[in-house]
Amino acid sequence: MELLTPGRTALMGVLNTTPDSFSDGGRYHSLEAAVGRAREMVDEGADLIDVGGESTRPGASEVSVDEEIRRTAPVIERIGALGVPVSIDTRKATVAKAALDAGAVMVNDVSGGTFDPAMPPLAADRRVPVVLMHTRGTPQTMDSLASYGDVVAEVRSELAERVAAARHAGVEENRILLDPGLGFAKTPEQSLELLRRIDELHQDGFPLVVGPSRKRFVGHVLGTEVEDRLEGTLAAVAWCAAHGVAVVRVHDVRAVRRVVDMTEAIRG
Ligand code: HH2
Repeated sequence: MELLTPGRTALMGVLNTTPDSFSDGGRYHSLEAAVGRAREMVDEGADLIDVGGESTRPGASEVSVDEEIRRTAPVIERIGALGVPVSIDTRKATVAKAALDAGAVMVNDVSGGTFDPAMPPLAADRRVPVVLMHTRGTPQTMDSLASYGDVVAEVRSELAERVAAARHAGVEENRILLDPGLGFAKTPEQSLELLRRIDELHQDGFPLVVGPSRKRFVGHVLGTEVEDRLEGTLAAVAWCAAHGVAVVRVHDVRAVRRVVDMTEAIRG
């Protein structure tokens, strides 16, 4: 996949153009603020920018397609000039299509293609890489669906179903990335276990994306609120980089860049 360098961890900077995301909601809601933050993240060392217009935190309510496009497409069009690859973080094919038309080159679907059946055929048709993330239910129901026998085995087999559906829709195998979905239908302990056993998720050969940034499992371990989870996020990032994760999705790009570069220098 051209977006990735084998053996290196790419840094995906989060750009939420939402009023209500769990850690940065409202900060980049205006076009100018969003473009400014994208520029800043590129200067800080982001390899990719992930633009999202709908919060998927537990309990978040759904945004209309028109509103999600209004929040994302103009930003993507403007940040095209920065020369950094952009992904669209959406569960909806119509939103993804508008984003791809505006210049995005990758789709990041937190529903793994289950929310909108038109998503896998769109990714196939446009021949773009697609992140299939593991979750269960919707942001409204996912917290109640976090019951597993062996969380790693079940996430693996449910992701294998997502891969089969995407392949069936025509998505080429080398355009698929997988994400265990930390915090999505996972308790903090389950998110920690997925990280601890991340090597087992590599066995299927797909590049892994992991999004630990400022999440609840960090607060659970350190007893800190969302604005005070930087160090915990960095520890998770170092772990991911040391274990061959292909992409980390993060808010704090400057600090994460240094941690990834240092971890890779040690790893050699
Ligand atoms: N996490 C969030 C959103 N999108 N995409 C992938 N691939 N992996 C993740 O772990 C992931 C994701 C949630 O974080 P954030 O965007 O900061 O919050 P919100 O959903 O409230 O906008």
